[in-house]
Amino acid sequence: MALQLYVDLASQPCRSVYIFVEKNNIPFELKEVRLMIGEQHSEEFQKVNPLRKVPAIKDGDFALAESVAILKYLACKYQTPDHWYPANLQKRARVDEYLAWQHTALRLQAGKIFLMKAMFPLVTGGPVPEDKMKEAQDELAQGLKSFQEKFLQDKPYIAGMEISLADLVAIVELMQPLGVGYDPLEGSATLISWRDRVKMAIGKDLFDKAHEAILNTMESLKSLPESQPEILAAFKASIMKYLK
Ligand SMILES: N[C@@H](CCC(=O)N[C@@H](CS)C(=O)NCC(=O)O)C(=O)O
Repeated sequence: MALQLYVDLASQPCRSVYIFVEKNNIPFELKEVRLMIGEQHSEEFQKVNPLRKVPAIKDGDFALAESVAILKYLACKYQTPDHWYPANLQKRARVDEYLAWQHTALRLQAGKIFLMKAMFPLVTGGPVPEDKMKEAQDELAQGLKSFQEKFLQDKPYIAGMEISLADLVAIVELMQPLGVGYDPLEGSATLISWRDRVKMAIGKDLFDKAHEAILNTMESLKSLPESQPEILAAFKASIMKYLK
């Protein structure tokens, strides 16, 4: 049985897994879990991931959650080209270092802007308070400064001369706010060049295909039904966390 990939491409960690399997020609069956209508809470999906989060995979009887764990599992199982997750201990540690850092840095910071811009008006009917938005943008700018100074430095890619899982995860994270009209890299020639380089290494067609859903976020939110009060309430709860 082919690898089963449980994803919603509007989700950043899902897109990194999706791009990785497509790019490496790993055969898979896509099982869509539509977050917008709460399919992560279905009984069927909870058997795959009791945490009720995407992405998740099933490889035969083996079920696995958490995008970083999935990416490393697939790189090792399918022996993808070494640059993705290098065998060299220190190069691998560089990739792991970024993958450990990003959860509480770029992912969180970029996700916060996305959620506020996309969801706040939807759940409250009003614009995001300016001070909260400014605070979120400053946090992301600080994260990007660390990203450039500590991780990317003056190398073409995070682990050196070639693309790795770290670049894949990072670029997908930084695409999230673009879906709501905010480009966090604006004004940074170095980071924009890095983004172009990573995009080329992935392949423009695959990159664009994976980001179609997110770049149409505002459009698809218009169809979020008011008749689904539980979903709206869940969104509201996640927004309110950021506004405290
Ligand atoms: N640390 C996890 C994060 C997974 C995650 O938060 N997924 C979100 C979508 S981006 C989700 O499934 N949310 C559904 C929910 O919270 O109900 C990973 O990297 O896979």
